[in-house]
Amino acid sequence: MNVSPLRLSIVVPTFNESRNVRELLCRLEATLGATGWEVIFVDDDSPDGTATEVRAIAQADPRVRCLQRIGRRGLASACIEGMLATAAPTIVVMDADLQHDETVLPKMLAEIEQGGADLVVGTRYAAGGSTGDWNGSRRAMSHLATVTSRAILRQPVSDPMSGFFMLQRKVLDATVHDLSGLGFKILLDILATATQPLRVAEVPYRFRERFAGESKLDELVIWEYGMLLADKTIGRFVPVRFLTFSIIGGLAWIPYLPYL
Ligand SMILES: Nc1nc2c(ncn2[C@@H]2O[C@H](COP(=O)(O)OP(=O)(O)O)[C@@H](O)[C@H]2O)c(=O)[nH]1
Ligand SMILES: [Mg+2]
Repeated sequence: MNVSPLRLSIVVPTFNESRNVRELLCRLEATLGATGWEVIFVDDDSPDGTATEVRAIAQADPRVRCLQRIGRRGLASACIEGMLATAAPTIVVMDADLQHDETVLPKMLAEIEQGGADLVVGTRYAAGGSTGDWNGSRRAMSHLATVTSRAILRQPVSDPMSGFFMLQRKVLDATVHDLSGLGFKILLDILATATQPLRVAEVPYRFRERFAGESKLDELVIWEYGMLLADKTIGRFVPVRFLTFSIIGGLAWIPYLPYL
């Protein structure tokens, strides 16, 4: 068989990223060359035709695949399903908008293949890393989330909220059945779910400006982050969805309290 063995699968969740897909692929090609990689775009039926764009490229390049989900939204679940769709021994999750620096991928891969790491975090918060040009409130929000997340982590990681991370497939296999799959923070979910200590390496990078399109980060992210924290703490005893229904149901009584 005259194909190079698959070493790395790049899982890219997308929602309205059609204008970033080609540029990302060019940059992956420039960085990874003949490494034996593939890329899986997991697209939630973007109205801008991201899936069509990916499939157009995939016809000429079998390393490119599209997993289109209909009637679904969710970054974490998209990443999980993308990771499950590959047989590669090593998987990296990265955004489509070029904010994650693809030039550190070989270094991340070396940490796993030569360094023996189970998981490598692309970090904005270690020496050499940076959040780039974030405004003050975005930076403060990210810091607050990083600090609170330590409550559910067994091991220190400088950037547990990173959306840019690489892992050995065995880490996925060991955690996937217990992942919450809620919200935006899939790395935090994996770190909080792992029952065995993981060998974690960190590779700093500078968070770049978005190439094209718009951020999907909105107020809902804070709510979803709270749900993930709840699931990873009290979720063992009470399902969070039940808890949410109970709280909302409880709040619905408030306007009637004066009449009781
Ligand atoms: N499949 C899928 N991808 C998403 C969803 N929300 C965001 N993304 C993708 O996740 C990545 C990060 O989202 P982005 O909006 O850039 O977040 P930000 O960098 O925090 O502003 C991008 O590639 C988005 O297209 C979603 O609901 N489903
Ligand atoms: Mg982004």
